[in-house]
Amino acid sequence: MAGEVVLLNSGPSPFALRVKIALAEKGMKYESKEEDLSNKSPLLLEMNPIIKKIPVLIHNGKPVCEPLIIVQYIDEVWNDKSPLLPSDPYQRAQARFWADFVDKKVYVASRKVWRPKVEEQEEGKKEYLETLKTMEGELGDKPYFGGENFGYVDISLIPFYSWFHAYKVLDNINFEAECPKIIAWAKRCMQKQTVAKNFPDQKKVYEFVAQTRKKDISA
Ligand code: GS8
Repeated sequence: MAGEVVLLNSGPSPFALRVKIALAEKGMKYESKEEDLSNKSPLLLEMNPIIKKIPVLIHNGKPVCEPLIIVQYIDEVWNDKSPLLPSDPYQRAQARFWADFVDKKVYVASRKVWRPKVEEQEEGKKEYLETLKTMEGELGDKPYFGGENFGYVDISLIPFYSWFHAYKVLDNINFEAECPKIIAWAKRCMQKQTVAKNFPDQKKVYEFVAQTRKKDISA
């Protein structure tokens, strides 16, 4: 029984995108509820009272929070189709390490590019590209991070690709030249329906990034 599945989502959130892709990989239907993060709904505050962030997956009325934990939950509950994590314990541990690296290093550096404080702008760009190059080293010549099949680490990283266009235009970052293997991998991921159909429009992400920066400057 699939039960009722609701996703609390907001705009072009890379974290909510992870959950959307994971649900699509499992062929799950769900209801998506858009949150205004400047005016969080009573439902969000009830379902995620500790962290108060999206995404939240509500399965049969019960919340699961934190994007990577949600993706693991989805993989465990709907385990009859498209495994996202490897079955071997050592390989699972490796996949979790790299997804954690995406959160702790890639995302943290990308935030410095997204909402830069003047003094850390250049440093932020450098750091972001370094983290992507580290991911490139881990990818090596494999088609996906886990090998032949799209999986957990791909899901953790691919949402950040939706912001590359904005950073290219606004910050002159030449991702193609700096990390060609990541670009080739991202294009491979984009050939998958489960990824492409959930990807936000690059122009909308660009507008979102430009607007957030404007607000930060005037704040
Ligand atoms: C990731 C989610 C996140 O940052 C978590 O706690 O779930 N590790 C995190 N969500 C953002 C939107 S996506 O940029 C969010 O909900 N922000 C609201 C806020 O900070 O108040």
